[in-house]
Amino acid sequence: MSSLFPALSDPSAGPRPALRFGERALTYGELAAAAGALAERIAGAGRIALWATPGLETAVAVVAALTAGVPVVPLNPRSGERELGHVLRDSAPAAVLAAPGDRLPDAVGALERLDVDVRAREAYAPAAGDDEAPALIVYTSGTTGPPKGAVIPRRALAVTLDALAEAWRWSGDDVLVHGLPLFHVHGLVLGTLGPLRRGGSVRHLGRFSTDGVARELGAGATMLFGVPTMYHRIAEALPTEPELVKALAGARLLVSGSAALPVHDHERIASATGRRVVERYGMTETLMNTSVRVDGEPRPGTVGVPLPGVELRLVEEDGTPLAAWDGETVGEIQVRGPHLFTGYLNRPDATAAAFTGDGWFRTGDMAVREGDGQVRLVGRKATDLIKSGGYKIGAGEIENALLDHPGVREAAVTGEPDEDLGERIVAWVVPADPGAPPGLDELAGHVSRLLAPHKRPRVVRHLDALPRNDMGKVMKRVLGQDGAQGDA
Ligand code: MCA
Ligand code: AMP
Repeated sequence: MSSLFPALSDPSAGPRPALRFGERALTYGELAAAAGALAERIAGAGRIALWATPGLETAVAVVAALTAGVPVVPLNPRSGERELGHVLRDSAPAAVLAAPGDRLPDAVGALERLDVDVRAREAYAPAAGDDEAPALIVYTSGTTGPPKGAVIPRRALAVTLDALAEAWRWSGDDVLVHGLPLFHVHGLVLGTLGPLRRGGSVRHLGRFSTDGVARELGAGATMLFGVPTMYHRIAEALPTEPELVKALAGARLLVSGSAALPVHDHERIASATGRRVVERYGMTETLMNTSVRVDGEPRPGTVGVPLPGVELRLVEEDGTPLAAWDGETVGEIQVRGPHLFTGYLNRPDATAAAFTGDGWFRTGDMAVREGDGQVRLVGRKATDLIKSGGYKIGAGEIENALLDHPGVREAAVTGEPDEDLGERIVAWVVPADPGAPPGLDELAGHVSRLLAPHKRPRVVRHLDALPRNDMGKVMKRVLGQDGAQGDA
């Protein structure tokens, strides 16, 4: 496969803007030189961690690692001690890349630290890359246990970005704006590597705000990427922010993904700006599977059609493929193609369970096909996976963290609908001492310290006992129904 970033080797692209984070920016020429210098320093390293703050250094570091052919493990800089400990033990990186001045927690500080110098200058010389070799290892939550590292090869990055380019007519003339975190596929692969593969540019907001979106789309940016929570906040702001209305109305493409964008928010944005948000559907393990095409008809509630190269089918519980495209028959989505990851790091058992014998990946997402082939997602197979703010969060992981709190005797975690976050995390807790039940601040702080702030419960409900069936299994579906409301 040829270079992942042709524009970095093209002298004529040198003066063009590549990256901008706040006031700091690099042209293609500067990025090639900085990434070239760092690639030389890390060449031959087995695997390298990246302290993935939303800054210029993170983008330079990941380009450098891809240039050197060194697999990168992006770390959430807000990870708590247990989550970070797990990721570092599991991925065993040789060193950590960080921005100069970033303070690293002890667990990371034990690794050799390499500061990313965005002003360094060396020739850009991509290593002859094996396309099947691991490029990124991205940690993603399951229903139980700690997160698993999805090993994503170079081949999948190239395939998914080119498929999106075709579906969206995404070109080097596009300027993308977003405020997504850089330790997940959405912000890192689509939002950072995507524009660079096209030879276009990205402006990162540092942190999402409707002001930032209005400013950048009003000043030449052509595309916006966001999770539904961001579009919900945009929809809320439109009535009072005329600049935002104008900016969105002038954008070429507004794209939402990572979770379902509610029809109400679709409609509010469309009626205020005349623009329809385009949804695409993907997963850390599969990168992008489907999208509404720029020449297609965006229909709220659907995530479009399979991208070029993606085989997609719906199957019944027993694995029998469904033939019906009737908008009604629900099946699990399975996908196959060159956009898939290669497996979970150190988890051959989980990898084997995720695929069928003939190479179809089981997504766990339930959907129907409309008569015209569009995919409509209707839910997930596992109720123990929660999507909050676009982050996937496993209930089991939070339950284990809660059980480590001395004030908690039993715990169950569920997601309940939330206007802003899509779902909010609810902790159902049987206190060790009914006279002194641990409150929300206490448990949210505890989970944030161990795991990550986005995994913290937003609501705590106290119960005398968890509802269990005859086998002793917690009946989560009963929680939240009348009679199991707890004392909030
Ligand atoms: C709050 N904070 C705390 C605590 N409580 N910190 C420590 N302990 C606590 N108890 C801090 C937070 O860290 C944060 O800090 C601030 O308070 C607000 O936190 P929160 O309320 O959680 O955040 P938010 O403002 O509501 O964030 C909404 C968001 C965010 C911006 C939409 O959820 C987000 O960035 N989502 C994107 C998720 C994403 O990219 N998913 C992609 C994965 P501070 O104020 O300093 O920040 S899915 C994927 O990749 C697939 C392939 C796909 O399809 O896309
Ligand atoms: P993650 O494992 O964090 O990469 O999240 C992947 C999951 O996000 C998928 O399995 C879906 O459940 C969900 N998802 C991604 N995009 C969409 C979308 N456009 N609509 C609904 N759910 C989505």
